[in-house]
Amino acid sequence: MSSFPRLSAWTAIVLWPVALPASPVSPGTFEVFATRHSIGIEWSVDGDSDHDASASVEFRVAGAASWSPAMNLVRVDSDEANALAGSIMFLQPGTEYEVRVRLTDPDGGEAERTAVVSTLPIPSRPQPSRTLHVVPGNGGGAGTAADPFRGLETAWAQAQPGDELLLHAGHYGGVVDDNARSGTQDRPIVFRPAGDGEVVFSYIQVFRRSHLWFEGLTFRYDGSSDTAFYSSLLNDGYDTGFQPMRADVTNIVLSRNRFEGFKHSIRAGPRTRGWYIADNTIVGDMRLGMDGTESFVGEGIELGHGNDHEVAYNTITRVADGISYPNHNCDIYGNDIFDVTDDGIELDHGEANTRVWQNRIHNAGHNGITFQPQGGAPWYIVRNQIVNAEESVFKFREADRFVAVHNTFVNWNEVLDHWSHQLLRGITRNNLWISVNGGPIWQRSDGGIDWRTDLDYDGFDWGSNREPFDVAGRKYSSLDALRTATGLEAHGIRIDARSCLETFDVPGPPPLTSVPPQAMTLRADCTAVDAGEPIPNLSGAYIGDAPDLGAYEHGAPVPHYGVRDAATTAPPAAPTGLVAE
Ligand SMILES: [Ca+2]
Ligand SMILES: [Ca+2]
Ligand SMILES: [Ca+2]
Ligand SMILES: [Ca+2]
Repeated sequence: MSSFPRLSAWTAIVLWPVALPASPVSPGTFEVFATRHSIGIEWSVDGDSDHDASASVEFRVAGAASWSPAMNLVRVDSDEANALAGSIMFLQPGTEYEVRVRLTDPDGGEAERTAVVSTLPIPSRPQPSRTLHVVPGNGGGAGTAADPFRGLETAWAQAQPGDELLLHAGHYGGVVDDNARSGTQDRPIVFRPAGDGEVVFSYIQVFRRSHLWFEGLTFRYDGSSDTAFYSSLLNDGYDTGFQPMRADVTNIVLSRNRFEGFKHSIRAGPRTRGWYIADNTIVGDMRLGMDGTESFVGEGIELGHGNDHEVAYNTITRVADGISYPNHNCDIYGNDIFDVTDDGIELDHGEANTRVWQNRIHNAGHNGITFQPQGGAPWYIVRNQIVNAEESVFKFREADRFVAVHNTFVNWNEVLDHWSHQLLRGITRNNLWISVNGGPIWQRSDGGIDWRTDLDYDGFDWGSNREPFDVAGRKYSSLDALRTATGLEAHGIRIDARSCLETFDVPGPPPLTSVPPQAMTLRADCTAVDAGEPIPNLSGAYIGDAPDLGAYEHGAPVPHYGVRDAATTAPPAAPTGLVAE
């Protein structure tokens, strides 16, 4: 007889790991936030320990007969929140919408919430109550055409809400808003050229005043300030998530300005809110190929953890980071970011419903989009074209849940290099992942699949690489091998980018090759056409049987990146051909 005691059936039952019943979901605070083109929903919950609660989303223009579906909210459970959260995108500005969200959990609990919410209008320059004329100088003048104010400080100190300051040609030096005035919500103070020649500033520093509209001005670095527009302080705390600005500066419009040679061109801060930064041209002081710590310093548009900002259709180059640090309820779209020495768009610490869509990022010296860390979830990364980031398309230092849909990711060698297991926390659909020179698609993966993992319907080109996929430290040689072992990408396909894309001009590796501007649209016979899964709202009105993979739908208009051609007085063009019905 064995000396080892045998487990009785009873003992086995006691020792066996028993799955606890999952707690039912219980609804908490329901909040809705709007920008001009998006509505963000954040619904906190208790319970649902197994994370299988879901929340469907429908929306319609207020009073419309029928509802349209949007993508379900995303289940989020982290230190930041236990919630379901998500966005409705591609909406019309200045429009009242109804939103209906239904929460349910197989383990019990259900709820419905509705909201009526208006998207913000695109800012339009109001009819001025007074027009004041300004020329360069140091005091005096009456603000008339015959006797203009001399110097912007002089004019600004006497301006009233609703005034338009017409700036005549010349150099105005550096201006600080110490003695300046604010506008009001409906009556901003407008600063724009009179039309008789270039209006040049060394810098304008806004620390105290709000409701201001700067349009058509040139900011040219001349050494008189070692900082830049919106910043007179040195950059201590840079990249540590802390910015020096301490004032509540709200509702600044920066439209069609030009910034040349600054280290930091446009800068907001943690207490700023509601800036509209559109159609600006930013050319910084960095050089393609710059490396080391030097390459990290210098921002095109530093939002500095401000809220409710919109950054659209700017052309940004020769800075370190193109756009940095949105905090909450910010939209970043239509921007053309190229030849930057650090990252294209740095979303670090961004909160739930941070949205980045329809941007083009070429030749980032380090990474395309950074997650270091996410400050909330989900983030939305939709229809961006990111090409030749020297390190990685995404920099995953600490990712949470995100939605990456309809992007074209192209890298010279490895496409995803930074801790690519964090991709497994996201939802990916309908993206193209392309290595130009036969590198791996995902590498450096040391974490595994969990309840958050949802990857499918993506297209890949890894050339002759033998180990294109790395999941949890295991390498896979093909999509078949990947899906057999992991279940991922059940509908993923392999493509050949050179025969599939109408334009695919990537002549060399980063950092010294500047990939020319282009839209990597699909040929009609490319297998990526109609190979996607329709994602309600995010896929938009696709052509053919299904949405295509990548940033462009074959046969649809190609979106515009960077500064738009429209005359300053023309109403802004619709941001996308994918306007929600
Ligand atoms: Ca559950
Ligand atoms: Ca930055
Ligand atoms: Ca950076
Ligand atoms: Ca299609």
